[in-house]
Amino acid sequence: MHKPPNNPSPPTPHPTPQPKCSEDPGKCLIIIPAYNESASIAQVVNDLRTHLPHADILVIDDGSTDNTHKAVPSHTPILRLPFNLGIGGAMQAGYRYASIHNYDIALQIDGDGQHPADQAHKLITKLTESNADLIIGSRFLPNDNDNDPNYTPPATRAAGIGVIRTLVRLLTGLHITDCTSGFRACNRDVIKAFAHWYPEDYPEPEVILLLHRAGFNIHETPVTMRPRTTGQTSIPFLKGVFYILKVTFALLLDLSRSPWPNKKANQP
Ligand SMILES: Nc1nc2c(ncn2[C@@H]2O[C@H](COP(=O)(O)OP(=O)(O)O)[C@@H](O)[C@H]2O)c(=O)[nH]1
Ligand SMILES: [Mg+2]
Repeated sequence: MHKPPNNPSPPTPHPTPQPKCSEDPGKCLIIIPAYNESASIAQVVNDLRTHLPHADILVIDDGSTDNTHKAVPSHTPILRLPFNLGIGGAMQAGYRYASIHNYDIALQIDGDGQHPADQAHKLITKLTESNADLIIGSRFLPNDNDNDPNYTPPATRAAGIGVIRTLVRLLTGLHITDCTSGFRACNRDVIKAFAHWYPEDYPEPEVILLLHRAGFNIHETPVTMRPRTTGQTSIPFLKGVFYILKVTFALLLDLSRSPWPNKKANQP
């Protein structure tokens, strides 16, 4: 754990102003995975401090080679992984931190600036006001406000997302519109599950299937997203074809795997 001097551990909530989301959402940790995001990470952290001042922030620097950690604003805890673990390992590290420090809610948001901080409260509000264990921010659901600009992925990427959406629907019966969205919020039970085990490579679609099979409730809420303006996506075109094949195979294998105890088994 790299910490700037004078940094308290675990992170303490920022005092004011009050959150924009529902009254007392509980202790909330924002986990930001960042791999070579030196150009965007400062803005992401600062925006989150403005829009979710009650939440704690943890940046997972996933073995970046561009000094991402130096661009993180001061007094922000950073977990600097010794080498690049990939998004799955980076996220599991964040969820372990959340579990150890007893957070009620974890919010996952990209470090590349694609997920606007002013949308984050929607996920937390939906989580606290519904019976969902995991809320996914969807760029494909109609917005509450039609004037909100939304992000339309390039055609090839949209096609890939469509294939995965169909597959998830066939395997779970769930109509999740944005299975690859990494803009998510979850409760304490899911934090515990993710701290124990988390898929490695392209985890977002697998998590939906596995949580559903373990009896957890998954909902979506509409959010706006931006195109990436700095750094590089982990899924360029050719890798995208491989991604779909790999996710398909992983989802089929997941039908025979139960990494987490059924949710009902934990309930009195
Ligand atoms: N490319 C990449 N991103 C990682 C890795 N570990 C963590 N991340 C972060 O995970 C988030 C999602 O990755 P991204 O490439 O933006 O995925 P995309 O939005 O689906 O194109 C970003 O904040 C990355 O910085 C990794 O090993 N590779
Ligand atoms: Mg991204």
